[in-house]
Amino acid sequence: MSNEPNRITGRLRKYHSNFYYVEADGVEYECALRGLIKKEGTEPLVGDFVELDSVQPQSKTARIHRVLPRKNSISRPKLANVDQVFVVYSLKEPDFDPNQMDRYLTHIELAGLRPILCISKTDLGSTPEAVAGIQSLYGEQLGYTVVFSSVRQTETLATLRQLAQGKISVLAGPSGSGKSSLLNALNPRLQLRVGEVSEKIARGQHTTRHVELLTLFEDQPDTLIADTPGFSNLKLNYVLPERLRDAFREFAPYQAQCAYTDCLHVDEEGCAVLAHRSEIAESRYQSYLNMLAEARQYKETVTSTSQKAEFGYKQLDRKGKDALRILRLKEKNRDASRRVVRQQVSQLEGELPEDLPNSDLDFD
Ligand SMILES: Nc1nc2c(ncn2[C@@H]2O[C@H](COP(=O)(O)OP(=O)(O)O)[C@@H](O)[C@H]2O)c(=O)[nH]1
Ligand SMILES: [Mg+2]
Ligand SMILES: [Zn+2]
Repeated sequence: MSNEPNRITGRLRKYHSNFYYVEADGVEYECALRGLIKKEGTEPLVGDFVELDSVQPQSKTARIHRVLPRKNSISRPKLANVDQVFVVYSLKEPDFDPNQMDRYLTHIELAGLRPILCISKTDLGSTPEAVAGIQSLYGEQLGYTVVFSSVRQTETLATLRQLAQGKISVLAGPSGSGKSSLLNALNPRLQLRVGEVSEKIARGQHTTRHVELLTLFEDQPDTLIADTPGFSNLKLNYVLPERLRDAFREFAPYQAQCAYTDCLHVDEEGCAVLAHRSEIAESRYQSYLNMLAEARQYKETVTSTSQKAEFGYKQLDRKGKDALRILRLKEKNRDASRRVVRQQVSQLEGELPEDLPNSDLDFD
C-alpha cells in the first residue's frame, strides 16, 4: 500500500486498446496512464506492480501514477517480473526434438530466466525408454526440472500446479504442443482456444497481439501465467559466441581448465571440455555447434559493421553497439593481462540495462 492518500498498488494484468487493466485488492480497474510516465521512460509492462491514483471505485477506473521497480523484463511478449518459463514440448504430434528443445532452453538461459521442461501428451503412446531418456538427460545430467503431463490424465497436472504456485510463469514451445490445452486443464474457466488452425488465424497480420496474465487459480492472485503462440524465431543470431557458450551448463565444470579463457570448445588445443566429450550428451553438443554457427555469424556482422565508419555504427541497434564496444575493448587490450580485460568486459556487460539479456526472448 502507498503512503499517499487515495493511492493504491496493484498488478498490471493486461494491456488492450490503450487501456491498462490493473488488479488491486481483488478488483480490476480500467486505467489510463499519467501523461508523463512515457516521457519519463517507464512505460508499464504487463506483470508490473503499479501505483494508482484517481481511483473511482464505482466505475472501477483509475490512473497509473507510477511503475514500481521491476526485477526483470522480456520484450516478446512484453512482460515484467517473470519468474519462470515452462517449455511445453510434446512427446508426439509434434515429435519431441531435442535440438529444438535446446534452442528454447538456451534462449531462456540467456534471458536469465528459469526454464522448466514440460513434456506433454504422454498419453500418445509414450514408451518408458523415451520418458527415461529425457528425464536422464535434462533432469539428472543437466539438473532442470522436468514434468511429464497429459491433459487426458489429470493426475499428471498436480506437479505443474505446484510449480506454478505464487509465480509469474510464461508458456513457450512449438505450436500444437498443447500449451493452451494445459492451461484449460489447469483452469477450465480460462476457455482458451485450442488447435493449430484457430491459432494461425489469431496470428493474422491485422490482429493486435496482446499479452495477458491469466489467473491460474481463482483463489491465488499471485499465481499468474501467460500463454504464447510459440516462438517465431529460434535463431541465436543476437549473441556473441562466448555468451552462447556460457548458456550451456554442462561446460561449466570443465571450462575453467581450458587453456584459453575464450575457448569455444570446438577444436582448440588444451580444451578441457573436449577432453570430457564422452560426459557431454551428443545431442547437446550438436545443438551447441548449430547455434554457435549462428552466433559466429552475428559476431561477423558486428565486426564488419565496425569496420565501416561511424555511419554503420549509427545503424546498429543498442545490442549491436554494446556487443561492438565489448569487441573493441577486447581488441584494444589484446596485450594487457587477460584478467584485467575480462574484468573490464564483465563490467561493461554489467552496465547493460537490466532487460538487455532478456530482450531477445521472442515468444510470438
Ligand atoms: N492426446 C493429447 N492431445 C493433446 C494434449 N494436449 C493437447 N492436445 C491436442 O493437441 C492440439 C494442440 O493443442 P493446443 O493446446 O492448441 O497447443 P498449443 O498450440 O501449444 O496451444 C489440440 O488438438 C489438442 O487437443 C494431450 O495431453 N494429449
Ligand atoms: Mg495455444
Ligand atoms: Zn574449451
